[in-house]
Amino acid sequence: MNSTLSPDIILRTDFPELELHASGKVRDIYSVDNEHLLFVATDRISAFDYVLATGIPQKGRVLTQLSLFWFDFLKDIVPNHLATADAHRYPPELQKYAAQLCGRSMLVVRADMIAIECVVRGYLSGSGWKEYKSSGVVCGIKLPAGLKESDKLPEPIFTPAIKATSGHDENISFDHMVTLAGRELSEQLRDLSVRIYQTAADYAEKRGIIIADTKFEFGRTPGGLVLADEVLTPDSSRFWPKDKYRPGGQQDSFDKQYVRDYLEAIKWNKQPPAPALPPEVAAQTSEKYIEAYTQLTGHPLPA
Ligand code: Q0Z
Repeated sequence: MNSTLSPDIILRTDFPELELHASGKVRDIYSVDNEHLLFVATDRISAFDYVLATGIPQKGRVLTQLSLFWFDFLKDIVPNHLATADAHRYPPELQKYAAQLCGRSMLVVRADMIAIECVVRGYLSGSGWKEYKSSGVVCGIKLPAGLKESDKLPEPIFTPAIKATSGHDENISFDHMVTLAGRELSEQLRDLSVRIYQTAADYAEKRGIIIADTKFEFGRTPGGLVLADEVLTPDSSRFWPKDKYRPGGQQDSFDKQYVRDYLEAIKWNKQPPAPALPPEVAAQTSEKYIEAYTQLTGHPLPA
């Protein structure tokens, strides 16, 4: 191995004259023109709510390529915001950044985003499990008694959420969504979200990955309603390795388990600043992201 040739890990992109449109823990969106945005997945990783000091090699490429796979897989069910992910077809003013952008970015159509997170859960985990444990209800949906943590639900449920001022998402009932977005749109988003989840989760399960739950974001464009943001990645979903699935407790994360185990082992107090990861933990985690891509798509990550 040539250790002087370390992979390019991009934590922060550098596009001096582009205006930042929105910035998340691990992704950044830039303004391109009146119709388009540039969606960039960095190699940043978050755990226990904080972005760590260390990037994960290839993570931005894997998440971008996985979203592209799903956009194509789902194209007969739902239109999406992708304009092109071929950096050579980006507008001329972006060409000088091709090296930073290749493989980890998408030119997307500017949409009027619908400010509701469309979450679908096929399994009982996270905030869904917490709500169920204390009330038997998740986002206003009464579930059967006696379910265990991580159990498969009788059928997938739509559990919308809104961004709270805390930065955390707040689960809301479908009725509350109707007061915010109207009945027709709410029913359309609910039915579409469940169909998308069902289609993707059925496929993933045959390939050995349980998609326990996932979050979609939709927007309105001149061409109609589109699926936006990233889709069905390990950052927007819970991926569980099917061969290790044991309901009755928390499941190992497909991608972040080495990171969580390390952070627990060093007894980080989960307050900033978030620590760095040892190179071997970052490398093992990188391999898990690549494995998720390969296992789901059936082919290696494009070079
Ligand atoms: C998505 C978000 C992220 C921070 C804005 N096609 C679109 N048109 C207009 N706006 C958006 C999109 Cl995808 C849009 N977000 C969520 C994504 C970083 C926030 F990468 N914000």
